[in-house]
Amino acid sequence: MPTQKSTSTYTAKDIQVLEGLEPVRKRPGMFIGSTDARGLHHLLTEILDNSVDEALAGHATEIWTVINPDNSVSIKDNGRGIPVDKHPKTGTSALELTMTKLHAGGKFGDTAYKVSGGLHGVGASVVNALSEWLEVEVWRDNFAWIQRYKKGKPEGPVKKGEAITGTGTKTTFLPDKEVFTTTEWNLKTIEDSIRNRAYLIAGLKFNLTHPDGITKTFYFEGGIKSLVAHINRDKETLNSVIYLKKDSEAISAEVALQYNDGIQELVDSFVNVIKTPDGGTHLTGFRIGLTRAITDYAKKIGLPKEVLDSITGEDTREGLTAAIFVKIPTNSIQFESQTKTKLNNPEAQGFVAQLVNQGLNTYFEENPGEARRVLEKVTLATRARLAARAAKDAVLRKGALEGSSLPGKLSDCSEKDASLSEIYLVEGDSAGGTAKGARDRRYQAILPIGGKILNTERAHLDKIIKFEELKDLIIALGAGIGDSTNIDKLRYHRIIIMTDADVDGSHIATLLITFFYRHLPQIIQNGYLYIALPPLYKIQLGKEIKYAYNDEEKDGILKLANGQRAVLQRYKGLGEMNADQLRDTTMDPETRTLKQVTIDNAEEADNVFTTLMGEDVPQRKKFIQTYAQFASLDI
Ligand code: 0RA
Repeated sequence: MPTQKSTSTYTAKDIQVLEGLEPVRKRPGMFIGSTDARGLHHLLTEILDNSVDEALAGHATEIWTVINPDNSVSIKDNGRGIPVDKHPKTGTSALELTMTKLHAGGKFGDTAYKVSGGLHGVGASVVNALSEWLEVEVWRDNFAWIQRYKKGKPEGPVKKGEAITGTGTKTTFLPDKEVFTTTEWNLKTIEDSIRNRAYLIAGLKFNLTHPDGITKTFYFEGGIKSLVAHINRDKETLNSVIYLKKDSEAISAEVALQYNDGIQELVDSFVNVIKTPDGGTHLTGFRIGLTRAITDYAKKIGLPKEVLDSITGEDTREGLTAAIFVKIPTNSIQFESQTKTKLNNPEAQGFVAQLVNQGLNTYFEENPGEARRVLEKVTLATRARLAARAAKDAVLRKGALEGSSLPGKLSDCSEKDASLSEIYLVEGDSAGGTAKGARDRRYQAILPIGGKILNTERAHLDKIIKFEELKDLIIALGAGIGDSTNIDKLRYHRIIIMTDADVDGSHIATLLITFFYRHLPQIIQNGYLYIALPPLYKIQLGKEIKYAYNDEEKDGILKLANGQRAVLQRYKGLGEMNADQLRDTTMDPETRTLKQVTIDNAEEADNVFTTLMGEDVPQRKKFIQTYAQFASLDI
């Protein structure tokens, strides 16, 4: 129940509790960040997290989310139900206060770890204010109770419904089209938010029903342990998932970790169910604890001195998949910046470091076989790093990687401003020649790429810079590689992969994207990587030539032919086009189609690459055939 002062002196705090919703309608961005798709989806997670809090408090076990065909969303839980009794002084029900007053919700929470109070904790009333209509149903005290609102204003008092058994809360709302620039729900975004929460709160069951009536269930008994196992699901692993947990009055921490035979580090961190993409003190603590436990064990089993002397934190994290989840009472959470993506609570660092250090010491003692495999991997990482440095130093001494002598195969452009320059990475020398004839040499450079390039999915740097084709590419780009990457020195801000539209072509494109993703990720993060989409068909209608980039377009053009004689040619590769055609269809900025390579979700991309580039060849073949045109690949 709301805490209510028995005297009649109101403090500023009490007044704030009773503030209405006008400010929310006036300046929605102040409350939900933005009024675009992101802000829209905050409405849903806000209501969802109120139910998650009820589960965290130990009172709800299941949450149902339904995207209704009329675009409204219903979220229901089997918790205690929002209190409906009347406030003794104002005569307003607690439910109505929650739904119509700013911050009223926080007043009667009794959980220490509230999700909803965390990052965007604005309360259900904000959602109400920004909804065309909203309806709450509460099952409590043996009755159903219901209240409806329009743009945050009650249509009437809370109505008592029929007698029932059981308890819970269901909120249904329709976002206001006048407020949001879009009111279209993104099912994938919603599914991701729900899956994330399901992984973090072991044993809480989520159901999501799509507008077509199909329901998916998300339930993970193992919490973050299941999350780590899921990320590594298609990989060779070195140990079983290690799970560590510790609670104190002020903080609770859980860590799950497992090594795979790759070289990528994938560590997710969370505070009160909110992802912290920029890490912070909990992540730092994790790294400190891990490095300490591994170097201690390395000493104990007597690794060679040259390894012991040079193990770095980074070496201990090659091929590591981990999740760190800390819970801190809402009122003491500190974030480093306004965007709240980096945890700043100093106590989290030592707490997690100690948990990981002690926990791993014990684990290694009890599981010497797994410990040996992990230590072998770390040793390999250390040695490879030393070898890569030696190899790179040798090449650097010759000045090669710095671009002082550009590769002979590169046809450079004359423009020196990187932001105006493009480089086409073209499959094969013959298409490279055509591209040279088709380009605008002022700002378009051409680098032919041989048919076979190294699969860099699991290659260390020392191997990569010995591979001629990739060395040429690194030199042409000018930004270096590995820990000496300097993205400011990149010579082109558009790097365009141009391959044949067939399975071989997409394999080469995939190898190149893998190389960038694993070894020059800044290029993808900055949005510099593109795929050129050459046409699939040339259609000659009388004197006119048209190009089609997919079957649908081809059919459309043929339909419009109106009895004219149409000559259809299917392009099997870039080589079948002459320079003019290649320019018109694929290289002229006025008429070409480029697809930008972006990576929204590192885990998902990681899995795509594992599938594409891993050792499971039949699986890879199937995948490449399915996604040959990158059509629905999330990259
Ligand atoms: C405060 C007190 C009580 C329940 C809730 C909040 C509550 C809020 C929400 C929001 C969504 N689902 C919810 N379920 C419960 C109950 C206090 C009591 O019964 O003693």
